[in-house]
Amino acid sequence: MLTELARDTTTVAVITADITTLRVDAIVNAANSRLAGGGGVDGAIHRAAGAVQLQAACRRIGACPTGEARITDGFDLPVRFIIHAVGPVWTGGTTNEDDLLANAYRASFALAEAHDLKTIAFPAISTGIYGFPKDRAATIAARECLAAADAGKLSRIVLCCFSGDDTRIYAAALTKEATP
Ligand code: AR6
Repeated sequence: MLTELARDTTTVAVITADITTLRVDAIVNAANSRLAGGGGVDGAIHRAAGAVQLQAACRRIGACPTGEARITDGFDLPVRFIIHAVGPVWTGGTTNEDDLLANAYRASFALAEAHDLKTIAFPAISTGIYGFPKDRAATIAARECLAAADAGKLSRIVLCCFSGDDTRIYAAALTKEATP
């Protein structure tokens, strides 16, 4: 099972870690569309970045529709930026959840490119509180990361899982999607 894959100029890696500890150009937050902070990885990122200053930055931005992303400073985190991506709530697969999740990844990559970033780390967007089936979310994440890797603008893309089980699921999806 692949936990690291080298495409031309870009590496895609699946790791187990607390995303707030990573030293990359940007970490992605699994945010809600009000950018209001919350539980899960969103809560961890707000706490580690400095909740007051990050909340103020999010309030200045306002809302972010599902499938889109917005960028703020990293504040107290060891990253330049936080990209707040809004994944869909899983409602059984009948409300375009697959495309909305793919769009959340694509929007994040578009912001990374616009800010000339080289390294980015994603959590397993939508698979916690939002209830997206993990295998299915991992396949979408792997596909979008491989597409971004092939675009060649980034040097390293990290899928940062919070448990060994999730890491195995995302690594299996990366292996499968990378196999011709
Ligand atoms: N580092 C990496 N991954 C983490 C961390 C961490 N520190 N903490 C949790 N995870 P979730 P969602 C994993 O629920 O499903 C919030 O309230 C977690 O184990 O954080 O997109 C927002 O405000 C899971 O695998 O995000 C929204 O309202 C993954 O991150 C809502 O939750 C995503 O789980 C978003 O729900």
